[in-house]
Amino acid sequence: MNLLTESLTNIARKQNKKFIEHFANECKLYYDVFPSSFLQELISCLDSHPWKHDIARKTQSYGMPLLEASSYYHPSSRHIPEVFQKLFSFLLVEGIIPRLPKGFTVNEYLPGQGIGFHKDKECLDLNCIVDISLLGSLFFHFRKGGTEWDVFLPENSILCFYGSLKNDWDHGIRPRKKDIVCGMPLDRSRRIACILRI
Ligand SMILES: O=C(O)CCC(=O)C(=O)O
Ligand SMILES: [Fe+2]
Repeated sequence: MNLLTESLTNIARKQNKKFIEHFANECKLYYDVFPSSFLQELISCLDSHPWKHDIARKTQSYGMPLLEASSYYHPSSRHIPEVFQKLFSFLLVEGIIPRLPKGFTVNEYLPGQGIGFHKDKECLDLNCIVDISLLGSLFFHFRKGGTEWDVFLPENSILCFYGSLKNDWDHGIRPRKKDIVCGMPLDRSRRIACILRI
């Protein structure tokens, strides 16, 4: 396999096959979801809004907080931009989400940045976490006890996880500058992910 000639989506399909089979009832992974013009529209919209810098990675959040007293979710704006309303309608029509989210958060990771292992505590009563990778490809990990699964999320993909994968497994992203994908080094680049909790 050659990372230069094989598409990251094909590589991800091979890399993630066992994970998807193992957690068939607790996750869904969609590849090559949006046309590139729409991805650019989404990213330009986010880059035209202010990013929060209070933690290592930059963040934005929109819409309603999940919990009014949430320490995690202070919306940058209560207003959800038009292009994201369009995104959610698309996800709804495609059957990727069952209902419109009330809000969402956005993470930006530069090479070398990640997020520690955690569970999204404020969403334990909610059905599903929807992780939309707009830009940048990297490994996302699930860990429980001594067991770990490494999922390769290429740009323009969506990982939905629910059930015990959401409630009992920790998830996180290692702060690396490159990942080894199918035995080959792949440099990280800027990643932007939108996280819906619904
Ligand atoms: O950025 C991601 O892909 C995941 C982020 C995450 O787990 C979170 O914000 O709770
Ligand atoms: Fe999370």
